[in-house]
Amino acid sequence: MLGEEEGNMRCVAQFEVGYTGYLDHELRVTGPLPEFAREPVQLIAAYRAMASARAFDRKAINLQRTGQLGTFASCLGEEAIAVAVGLAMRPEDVLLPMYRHHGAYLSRGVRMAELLAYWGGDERGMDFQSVREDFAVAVPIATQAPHAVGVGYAFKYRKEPRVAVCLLGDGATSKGDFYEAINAAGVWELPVVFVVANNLWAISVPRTLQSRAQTLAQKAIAAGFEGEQVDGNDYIAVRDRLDQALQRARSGQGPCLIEALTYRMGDHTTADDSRRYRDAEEVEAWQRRDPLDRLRGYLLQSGAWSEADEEALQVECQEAADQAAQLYLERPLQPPASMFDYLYERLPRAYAEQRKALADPNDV
Ligand SMILES: Cc1ncc(C[n+]2csc(CCOP(=O)(O)OP(=O)(O)O)c2C)c(N)n1
Ligand SMILES: [Mg+2]
Repeated sequence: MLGEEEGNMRCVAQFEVGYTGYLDHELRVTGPLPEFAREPVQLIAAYRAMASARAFDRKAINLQRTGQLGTFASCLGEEAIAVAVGLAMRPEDVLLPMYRHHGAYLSRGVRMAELLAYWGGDERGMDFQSVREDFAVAVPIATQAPHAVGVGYAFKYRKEPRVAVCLLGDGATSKGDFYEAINAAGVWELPVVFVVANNLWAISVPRTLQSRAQTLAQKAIAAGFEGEQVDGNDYIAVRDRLDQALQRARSGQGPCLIEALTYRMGDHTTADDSRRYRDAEEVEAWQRRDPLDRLRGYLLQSGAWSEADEEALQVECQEAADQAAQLYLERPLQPPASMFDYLYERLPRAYAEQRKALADPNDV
């Protein structure tokens, strides 16, 4: 393109986008593993957290299907990303998640019952007992990205060695908030790690119609910092690249964007039916790349895990999810009028009337 026919034009900048994967879906290990993955201890902990996140997901969907939970966004297939984020972060870091990656919160100590309360329409569910500075789920797409910049700015300003981790979807990278956030993070060299869970779909819009950019990672390059891709269904790869990005951000070397390639194995939410817009063959192909099967397969193959361990874990996860559901269902309910009480310092008149009508239906 920059040949002689281009007159006097010469190349002034060139960029590369790297891709990392260690363990593929046929359990082939490509290249030497990072330090943490050479012993099974950390991998087993990660696998347990992924299995637990999946059990939570299953429980939440069952509760929704039986009318006991609101609309729910499943994390099925994206557990490696969620758990790697949760486990790579330090407690003092701040997570700014979207609505899908429950395993990130859970791995940071948020309770299942708290998350169920939120998805059941009870705002108290986001008032976590642990990691209290983590942000609430962002349902509006990409609004958490400028928030992450604010958090990162505060850390830098106060000279605190902490990192803001922002989870986004592929669709979110088309939004203005995202571009503004990466631009500001780049220019101010903030300790922010953007993790784009590219699950190939934004509801019914496929990645191919989302952006003509060859990778989503390269968007970071335009903002002046590194963007890279990882196999998002390979826990080892996601964790390894996150560890590096967090370490760099923590030591003042600025932001990073990690595009984790994955697949949304379930419907967009419980309000969606993805059979209407995507092929069963595509879903089946990705089922063979399931991140849990992959890590379990690797652990089984290396003798660090057994079928008996697996059975015990499944029972344990099911019990934890059942117990959380019980706690959620038995929690004291808030009066309906409470939905007005926390939004404004002083309630607008129109709402005051509505509140009164709800609190005391006979007195209107
Ligand atoms: C500002 C805004 N616009 C539109 C929506 C409706 N909406 C909900 S999810 C979604 C798609 C998001 O796709 P992606 O970022 O890829 O995340 P995914 O759901 O695939 O994990 C859209 C457009 C919204 N929640 N917020
Ligand atoms: Mg998506």
